[in-house]
Parts: sequence; structure tokens; C-alpha cells
Amino acid sequence: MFSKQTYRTRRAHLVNSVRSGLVLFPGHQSSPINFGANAYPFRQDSTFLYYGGPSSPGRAVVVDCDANEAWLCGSEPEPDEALWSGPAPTLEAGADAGAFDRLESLDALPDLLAAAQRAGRPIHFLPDYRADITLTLARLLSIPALRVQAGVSLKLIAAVVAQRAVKTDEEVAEIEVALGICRNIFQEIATAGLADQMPAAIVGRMAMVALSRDSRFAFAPIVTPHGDILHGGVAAEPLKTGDLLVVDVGVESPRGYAADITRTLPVGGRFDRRQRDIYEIVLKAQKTAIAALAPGVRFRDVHLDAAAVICQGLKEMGIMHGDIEEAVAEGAHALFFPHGLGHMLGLDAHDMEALGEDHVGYDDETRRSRQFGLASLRLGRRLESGNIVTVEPGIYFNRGLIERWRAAQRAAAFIDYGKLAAFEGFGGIRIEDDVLVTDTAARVLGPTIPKSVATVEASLL
Ligand SMILES: [Mn+2]
Repeated sequence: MFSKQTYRTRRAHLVNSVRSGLVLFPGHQSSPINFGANAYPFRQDSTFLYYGGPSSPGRAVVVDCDANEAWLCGSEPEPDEALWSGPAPTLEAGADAGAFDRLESLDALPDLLAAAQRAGRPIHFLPDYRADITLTLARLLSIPALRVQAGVSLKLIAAVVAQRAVKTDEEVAEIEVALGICRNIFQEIATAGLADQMPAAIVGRMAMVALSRDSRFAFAPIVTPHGDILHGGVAAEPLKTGDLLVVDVGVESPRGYAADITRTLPVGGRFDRRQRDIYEIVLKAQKTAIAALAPGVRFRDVHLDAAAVICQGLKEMGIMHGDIEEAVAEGAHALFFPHGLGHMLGLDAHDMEALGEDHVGYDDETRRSRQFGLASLRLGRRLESGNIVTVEPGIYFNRGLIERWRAAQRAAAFIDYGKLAAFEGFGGIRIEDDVLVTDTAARVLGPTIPKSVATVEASLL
């Protein structure tokens, strides 16, 4: 929990943007895995967390923009529940911690909202991503569940995105706490050795570090020698000397902020010559991109800068040829770098993605491309001071994609398909850091996690 002032300030800012009506943020319910009493670990909705702070399941926040007051809505804990779960915080305790002005019972909320609507006051709410919240909204707003989606407030989406996209110093500090845990995770798996280990055992070590720090994964980690399968999860076979292990992991800080780090590690401790050559290209693309970040710069242009470095490097290796600018314009690099350079980071690993990727990453000036590769770029628009973004270029050799492009002779002016057969089984390389856009440039957040060839190899000895 941040200070009461933090939540008051955040809500005052929101009232200032939305100006009129009521803003409704339904909190998460407890979510069962396979039967009611066996629930997933509780994680509050990030926008609720942002404006209201942590709370028990089944609560809602209302911000009355006309009266400039905030309500915490819920019910008092059942006395019998204490036998099983211990004493739960009262609604009043929650209201005090979050500096709410008013308490309301959830049962009273439908009538209060209906009265506001009769008085011509809009009820603003965000898109939801859990079916139970759709039903909650339908009940609170007295509308059919199928109409909920059509009623979301674009004005509220814009206000929340604009506010959450700019991080305060205390939010930056949270992300750096999460990054400190990530650093420890990489230290732990490096010192334990990689060869002959099952990826699941490596995930176990990673989880041990996170859980022992009262943290948890911000998303399901990727631990695989098949980096070319972009969201391949945890591979199911033991690691062999000579594999390239992609580890993409993020954890949450105590207040729910995410880190998101990727390193590619040579199993056995040494990159071979070809792995090192590709690795150096990815690293150069990443450093070039980080150096290009500044307020006012379009992230899409930075993505294209990284693509150009990748094309140049692959050209020097004889895999690509032709004019670099033309190759990037045609999207030829996307055979090797098919995903986006990065995304916003905050309370969500893909920050605010639930509010709509294009609302977060694009605007009237910068529209999403439909070109393969560029279309996957989640963030394209101009950066502002206070944005936190990931910078995560990669080079992959994905057999299925290569076969489809070769069959169609796609971008054949720029790609030497004859050279690619030798890369069967190479996997892929990605390097990812979390970066704060400052007033003039950018700063890589968190403690150093080895990423040069020399320091990565040294960390594995
Ligand atoms: Mn990422």
C-alpha cells in the first residue's frame, strides 16, 4: 500500500480528466481453479489497485467526479469466515487505508447507480477481461451482460491510460524492487548450472527466489532452448550443452508492479562462434534502441532502428543482402524478428493491455501497421517522460516461418534462403531490459544483469 496521499492524488487527477459522472471500478472476485474452495492466488485488478489500493476480493470503487469523493463498496466479512481464514479487514479499515470518503454496501450500489443515471449522470467503466466481472457490471448497472462491452467509456479509457502511462518516482522504485528480484533469479539459475537440467527444475529455482521474497511471477515464465517458439513456455526436455536457453521472466513488487527481463544463456557456459555473432547483433540492436529513446520519439521508429541493425548484422553474416532501408521498409527483417520491440510496463507486464492495445500504444498520429512483424508492435506512439517500456529485440530461426516464406519467395531480394538450412535447430536469441524515459533520454532500470557475451559467460562459470 502506498500512502493515503498517493491514492487521493491519483483520484483527484482522474476527477480532473473525467470531470463528470461516476467512475465504477469493480474489483476481482476470488477465482476458483477446479472447485469453489480451491482458488487461484488472489490478484486484484490493476486499475483498482492503482486508484484504490489492495483490498479483499469482491469489492468495488466508485469515484464521484461531481462531488469529488471516492466510495469503497463491499460487505463486512462474515464472522464464520474468520474460523477458516482468520480475521478479515473490515470495510472501514480498507476505507481508511485507501483514504476513501464514503462506505457503501454492494447491495445498495445498483440503486445508487440507477439514481445517478436517472439524473443524467454518466457511469464510466472500463473494458473487462473476466466473465464474472462482466456479470458484476451487468448486475450493478441493471443491464444484460451482452450489453456491457458496448457501454465502456472511451473517455475513461483515455484518462486512465494517460495517467497510468506516466510513472511517478515511487512507481519507478517499485519496478526496481521487482528487477532486483529478477537479478537474484538470474544469479540463482546461473550458479546452479544449466547443462542436463530440466527447464522445469530451473523454473523451480526461479520460483524459490520469487516466493522467498514474498513475490510471484508477473506472467508465466518462458524457459526454453526453442526460443523461436515465441511464447513457448517451459520446454519439456533436458538442456544440452550447446543449446541457447531463452529465459523470459518477470516478478511483481510488493505493491504489484511488474518487471520483465529476458536473457539468452549458452548451456555449457560458452557461446559458439555463430551463436556469438547472432548474439552480438541482437545486443547491438538493443543498445541502439535504448540510446534512441527520448520524449517525443516514436517507439515505432525505434523499433525500425532495431530492425535496421538486425538487417545490417545479418547482411554482414551473408544471410541478408541488398539495401537495408528497403529491406526494413518491406519488412524482410520480420522473418528473423517477427515481434515488436517492446511494450509499456507497470502494474501489468503488458501495461494496461486489458484496456485495449491500440488505446495504449497508438493514437491519431501513429496508427498500427498491418505489415507482418510491425503489426505485432504493441507500442508505436511518441514517448513521454515517465513512460516505462521494455526493449526486447530478438533474432530467431523458426522453421515453419522460414519454410512458408521460402515457398512464397517472400522478400527474396533481401534474404539468402540457401543459408538458412544451416540454422535448423538454432532456436533464437532475445535480450530484454526495462527502461524509463527521462526528461532528456532514457535509463535502464534495476541492477545490472549480465548481458554482454563476456559477462554472461562469466556468470555461468
Ligand atoms: Mn516483454
